[in-house]
Amino acid sequence: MSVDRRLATAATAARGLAMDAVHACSSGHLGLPLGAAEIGAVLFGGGGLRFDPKDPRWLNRDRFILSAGHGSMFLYGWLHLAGYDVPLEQVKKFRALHSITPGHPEFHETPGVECTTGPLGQGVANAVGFALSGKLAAATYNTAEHTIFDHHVVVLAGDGCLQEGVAREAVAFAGHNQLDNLILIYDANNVTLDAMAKVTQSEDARALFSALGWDAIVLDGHDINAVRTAVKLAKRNDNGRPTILICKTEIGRGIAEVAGTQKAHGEGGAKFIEASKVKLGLPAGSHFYVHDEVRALFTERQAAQQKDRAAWEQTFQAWRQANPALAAQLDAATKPADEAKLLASVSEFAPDGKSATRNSGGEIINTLANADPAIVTGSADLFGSTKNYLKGKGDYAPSDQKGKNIWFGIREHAMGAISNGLAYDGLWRPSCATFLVFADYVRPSIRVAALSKLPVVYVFTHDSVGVGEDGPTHQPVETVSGLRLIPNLDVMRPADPEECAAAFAGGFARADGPTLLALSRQDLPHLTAMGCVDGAARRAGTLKGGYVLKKESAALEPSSSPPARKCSTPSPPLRASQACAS
Ligand SMILES: Cc1ncc(C[n+]2csc(CCOP(=O)(O)OP(=O)(O)O)c2C)c(N)n1
Repeated sequence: MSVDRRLATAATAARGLAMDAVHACSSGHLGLPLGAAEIGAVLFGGGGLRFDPKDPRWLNRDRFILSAGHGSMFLYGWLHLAGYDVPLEQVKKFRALHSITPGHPEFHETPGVECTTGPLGQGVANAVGFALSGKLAAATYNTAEHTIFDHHVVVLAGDGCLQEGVAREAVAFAGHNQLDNLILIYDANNVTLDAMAKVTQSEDARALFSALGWDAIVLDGHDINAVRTAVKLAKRNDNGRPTILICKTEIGRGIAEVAGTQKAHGEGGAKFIEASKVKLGLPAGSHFYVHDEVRALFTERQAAQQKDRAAWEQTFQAWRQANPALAAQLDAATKPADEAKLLASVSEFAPDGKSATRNSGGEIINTLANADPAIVTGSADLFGSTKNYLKGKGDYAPSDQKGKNIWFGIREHAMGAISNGLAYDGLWRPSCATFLVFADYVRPSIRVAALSKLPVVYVFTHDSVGVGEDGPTHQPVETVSGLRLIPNLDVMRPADPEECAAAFAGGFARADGPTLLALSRQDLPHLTAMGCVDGAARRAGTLKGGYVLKKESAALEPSSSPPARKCSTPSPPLRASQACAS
């Protein structure tokens, strides 16, 4: 049997798994797993992607991101067939509580799932972050003798993802920064959820992406040979242009009654699946059926993958031996940072005087970045104000792919999602910056970072109405309170440089979630000289999240319950213990 015939049989198996899984739980999206089955066959069964299913975090694997997270059965079906630890039992529990096959892909839950997707567009921007991470890693770690990073990032996205602003910002960034290790497979099926896509879009994707600095190829997404050839071509591309493969597909292919329409999305097609499976060539009455031939194909693939992996491992070991310092740097980068060591690298600040925490923050992040080469940072065109620029560490650009300052442009939402991509990849400790008031422009990505336990540090300055003359559009009022509501986001608002040092070190050392630093534009008094506990105690207290800044100096009077406050009368002076509890 020809390779293409075998891949077509694998596509049929994947379609069958998706139909049965969606039918079994009476929910979920069928359209994408059916419409993109040939694309999945090429990527997972035809060598389109390089990966080792037995080691899903292999450093030099191709990263695959399903940005259209609603089509999660696409991913689970192919991960199962490809030999990841996603057993059929789990596929049968699609969307069930505590299964490893949740409704939308979730990072940490399923081997082979690179990131949490579901909010459309995020995955595209995450993929741009992965691509940036790959470029930085190749420039930092590869040597003339040894190439240890030369992987690609492949993202599958539909009309919905590409309509989202976050993706638009990110693809412009990718084109500008010449991330030619990035391949976007556009499942161009002309359908969204409510209607045909023409109701909401009319742009020429090829012209649009070409104008943004991408190579764009239009092809039939059901033609296995065409998809394979296009992926190969895109992978060979080192011309500085990322590639979009605009794959014309039919949503829901395999269920004739709904294919090509928005009815293919969900349960609509479920009542036709038994007859449809038989038409596709699956045995009548079978469920979750995978033909032996398909199993054999993936057994062969795994053997080839093991060979690839072993060859890389040899190079990797030779590289380690030849470059012990670089190897130690990579080992350290892929583990959580040592908080105490990071903090110790920041000398004590003057006990008196005053400074804005954005300024001390700028000094601190520079010191930390000298101590830890995994730290990278960026700003949405506000380095001059946010002060997080890393001096002497270069600006990331096609001509300096080691540069650790990322110029995101005025693209806050993508800045958040690209930083998430860097954090998912696990090779860097990303941070990014803007004015605190614009946290609302980053918030959807912050929420996903918190949910996915991603260590990202947000350096958000101009933290109060103290911004002054810029007026109410620039004055955060409810912003910090709103951010504190996001579960698993640590929000730190240091009061002076010692607290600032601990907040930064704690943020960069945190392994299980993001940290937001709200920093002042205006000067604040250094607290050590103000009768408060010393700097070391304040650093330690900040890392705990709260501490006694200054002990009361007199015994508490027994009858000292404070008088009830009335808004119309001035507040009584605060007692020392009330004023200084932080
Ligand atoms: C930010 C966001 N808005 C809305 C949704 C709800 N939603 C899920 S799928 C979908 C339509 C997606 O259309 P498309 O990307 O073309 O996918 P396809 O129809 O090809 O499956 C929508 C609106 C979402 N998941 N995320």
